[in-house]
Amino acid sequence: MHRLRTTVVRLRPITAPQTAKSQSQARLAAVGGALRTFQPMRSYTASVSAEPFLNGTSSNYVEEMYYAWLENPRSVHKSWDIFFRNANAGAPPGAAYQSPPPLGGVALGLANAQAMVGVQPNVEKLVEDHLAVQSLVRAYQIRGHHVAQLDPLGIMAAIDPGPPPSDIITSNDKLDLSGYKERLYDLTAEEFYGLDESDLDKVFRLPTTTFIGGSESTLPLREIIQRLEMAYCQSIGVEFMFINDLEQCQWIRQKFERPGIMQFTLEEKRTLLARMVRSTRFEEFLQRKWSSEKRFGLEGCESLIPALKTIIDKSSMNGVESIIMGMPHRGRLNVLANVIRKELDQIFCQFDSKLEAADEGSGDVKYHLGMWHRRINRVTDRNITLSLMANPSHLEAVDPVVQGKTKAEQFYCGDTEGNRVMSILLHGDAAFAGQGVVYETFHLSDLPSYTTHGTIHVVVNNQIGFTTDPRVARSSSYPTDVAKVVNAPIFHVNADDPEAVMYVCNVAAEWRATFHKDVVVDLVCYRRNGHNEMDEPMFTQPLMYKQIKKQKGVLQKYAEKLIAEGAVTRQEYEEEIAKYDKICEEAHARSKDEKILHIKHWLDSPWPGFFNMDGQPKSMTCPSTGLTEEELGHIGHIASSVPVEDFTIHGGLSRILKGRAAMVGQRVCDWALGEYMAFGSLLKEGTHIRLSGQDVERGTFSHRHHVLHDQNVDKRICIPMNHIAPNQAPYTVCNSSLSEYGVLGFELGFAMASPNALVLWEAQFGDFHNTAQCIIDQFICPGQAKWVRQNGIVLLLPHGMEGMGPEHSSARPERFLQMCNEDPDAYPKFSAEEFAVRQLYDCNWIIVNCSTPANYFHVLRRQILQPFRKPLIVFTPKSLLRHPDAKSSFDDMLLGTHFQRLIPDSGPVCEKPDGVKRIVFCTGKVYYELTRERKNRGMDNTVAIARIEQLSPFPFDQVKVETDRYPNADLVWCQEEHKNQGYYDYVKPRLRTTVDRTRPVWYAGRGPAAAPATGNKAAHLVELQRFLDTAFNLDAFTGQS
Ligand SMILES: Cc1ncc(C[n+]2csc(CCOP(=O)(O)OP(=O)(O)O)c2C)c(N)n1
Ligand SMILES: [Mg+2]
Repeated sequence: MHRLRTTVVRLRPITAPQTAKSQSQARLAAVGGALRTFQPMRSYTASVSAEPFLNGTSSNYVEEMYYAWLENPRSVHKSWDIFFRNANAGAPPGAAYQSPPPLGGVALGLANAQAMVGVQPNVEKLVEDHLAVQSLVRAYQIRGHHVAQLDPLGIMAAIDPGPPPSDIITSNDKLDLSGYKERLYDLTAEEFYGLDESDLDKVFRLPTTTFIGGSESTLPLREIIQRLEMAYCQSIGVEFMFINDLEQCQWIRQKFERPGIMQFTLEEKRTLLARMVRSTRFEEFLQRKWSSEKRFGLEGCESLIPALKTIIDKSSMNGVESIIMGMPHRGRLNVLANVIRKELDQIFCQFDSKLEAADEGSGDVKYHLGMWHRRINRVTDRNITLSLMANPSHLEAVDPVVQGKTKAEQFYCGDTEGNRVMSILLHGDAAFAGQGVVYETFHLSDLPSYTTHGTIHVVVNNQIGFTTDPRVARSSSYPTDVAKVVNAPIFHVNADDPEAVMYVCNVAAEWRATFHKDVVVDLVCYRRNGHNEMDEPMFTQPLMYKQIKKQKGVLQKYAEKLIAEGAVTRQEYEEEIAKYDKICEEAHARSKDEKILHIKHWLDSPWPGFFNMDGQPKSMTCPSTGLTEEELGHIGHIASSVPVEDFTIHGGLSRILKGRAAMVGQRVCDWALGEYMAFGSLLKEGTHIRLSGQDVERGTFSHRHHVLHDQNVDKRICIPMNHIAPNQAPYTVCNSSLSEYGVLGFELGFAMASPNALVLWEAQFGDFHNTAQCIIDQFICPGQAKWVRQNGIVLLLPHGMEGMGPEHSSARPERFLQMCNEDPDAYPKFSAEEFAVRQLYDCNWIIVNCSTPANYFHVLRRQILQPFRKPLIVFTPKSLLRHPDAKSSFDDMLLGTHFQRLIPDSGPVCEKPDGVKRIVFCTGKVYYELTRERKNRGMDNTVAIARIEQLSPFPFDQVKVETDRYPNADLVWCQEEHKNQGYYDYVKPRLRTTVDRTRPVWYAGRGPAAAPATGNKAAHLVELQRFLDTAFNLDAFTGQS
């Protein structure tokens, strides 16, 4: 209560009387005592609509005129003199103004008007009253929602408005203003805009910023108040006046203010009732059959179902063909049944825990599964595809994923304005206010490469989160305030008024179709049961639940209303109920025949044509990922040139491009060029590529330069990658908002839509992925196991200890490795030919740390050329981007070449392997430090160095070749990361398994630590030297066991 009361006081009218008082008092003091007949009042602004020339922009000028006239009537033009004198004399609205005299003559009007001069002056009252009415209208528009009857329970737990704002009269019987003010606020007449009872029957001209008049331009004050109340203080509370676009504000005013707008045909009412029947009886059916099962029922917000259906109908009418939805637990089964129209028997099967799953993977609980369904929309008779995305428990995490998938579908069907594909996001009140990813998702909504051209958000605002009251769950008045950051209008609506719900949903859909911007529908409702059906809510919300127990169900209330109106008969209503109950019973009977559960039937993103009829890969081989010499040369040429005319690039960039051209001439690639070769070739082969993340266009380390900027023309850019070949696929490279959670979620969603695109998200530095951990832990790592859905997203995570401090160093490989589903203690039983591909097929994700540009090139191409999709995590280099040795010859990228899971030592050790005393296994950049050190120590014959490029799945077979090759060597794992981090804990048991535990595995690397890296450069170098010493000291492990 307290919070809103203070809000109200704070918001108390920028009322004319108050502002005017202070301003004009100051002014009056200046002009002295010549003004005895005038009250201190900015009277000129009172009647903007009455005097059309008194609009906002002219008011300052008029103000000056007015004060000048007050001081000396002759100091202003005659016409102003007449105007002020007429107004002063009580001329009605519009009559005070007379045109200025034409040049060279005296206007007739002027002469007539002059006749009025001399009447008893009371202009200040008139103008003040008009100003008051205008302020009143505005107050309802701004704050009417605080007074609206939004809470079905009438206890306003969620809205907590305190007493009504002082500047709004809340109902007809309160029109006794003096009593009203006395009771509530002790306001003086001036504080209530100077209006009192005697003004109620006066007629006022309406400002142009309201539509309450319909075809009338003037109305009595009593009627104005009644109409404002009808528009803003019934079951709908509209929050929109913060929107900084006049056209949009006017559009909304029209939608809610026009008299008679909330009228529905008989057919609409009956459809609404039928939808309410389905929604209500579905939950009742589940409750009857499985009373002790968690289902997170919708009771208390049954109107969600007609709400969604209204949005879908209206959007279908507007041409939308595909809707992608994301939603939390509450009412999800109901949405699946009654919105998506999943077969009821399939839903009911999910309650049978004894049914065996037919698919691989661990599956998920029923209220997390997704769905995809194409059907005819009965209202529009048009095809519509509805998909509900599978999601984890983590509330709101699915939001950006839905957006990414929506964007992808729009992209693939060329829907550049979101006319055919759209998204709907559902939220709980507590989660919507509490989860930061909601904000991150809103901030994607208007960015060119991320917009989905408007999302309709629906909040199931049951005024509680589990056991927590709103007053301790958020600091904002409403759970929806976050939407204001993107100027999305917010329609609060009492969910116990289904017609009002239907109305706002129609407006929301129209808003999206008109402005292509986000909009929020806040369904203010209650939760009839506990958080789930097993929970006791009276422990924590006793009073609320006492009220809820008394609360009549919304279906019953609405049915009674329609029966009373004669829109349906009781018999028809009962028949409708019986009909739906029968449908449920029959489906339940059918569900008992089901013997097996198919998670596949709950797929939200089918990939038609990608798998064979059994849902398996079409082959189990991967072709060579190499290219022809010409292709390499051609792409290299594009990478080192500016393929458009008259385009001035930066001098530094010219040098970079020249350097690239020189490399192409020498048939070598650095990291950036290797990436170019992979992207360019895939684009040429028809694969869309999308690279997104913070500063990816240039590349954080200024190595990529995929977008060239004309140095002379603002915003003129060139993306050479889009000039590879005439029929190539488009390349999207986009700097993102500074978000990881939101943007990674978005790209994951984008990658879900099609297997035929390479979608990459690059972290600025690898460690920043931890703010997107939920997307990694809940979607990327276990997605296939939970939801039988593959995903080929690529994460590029810059990683490496380079003395840059605790952050910016480690992409935390240990975390990714720890989450691999591979058994470290079992050597895989695959044939030699299939070993690599079978391992890949079984893994939950692929983790690589490439040491050469060629290998990076191959792994990117393999991601598309392999016959299935797995997420790919790439630890990418920083200093290696420019390391003179970290280059690859074209020879390593030609046709017939492929990704090397392990790069064996090809140096002198190969000649006499028996003489090799140690084999050091490593991954990534440390290889270059090891080879330098080995050379310095003259140990090229005694120590072999093997690079494990693919960490997961672990290349057991190739590691075995190496351990067998050097039978007399001890085995060392060397890493630059700390011992409790990096790869050691992952690699050691696998190396042991490879050698059948016959040989020990020693460690050379940094000791255990809490922070990923030291902040001191000198300490960094000391540590480096120390572990290199260990790696090459052949006695380092002597005597240890
Ligand atoms: C990120 C996250 N934190 C905590 C939870 C545990 N949890 C599940 S439902 C819930 C309450 C959600 O309240 P609200 O968003 O209002 O939805 P309601 O259940 O009221 O429909 C909580 C805290 C969760 N699922 N996700
Ligand atoms: Mg809630």
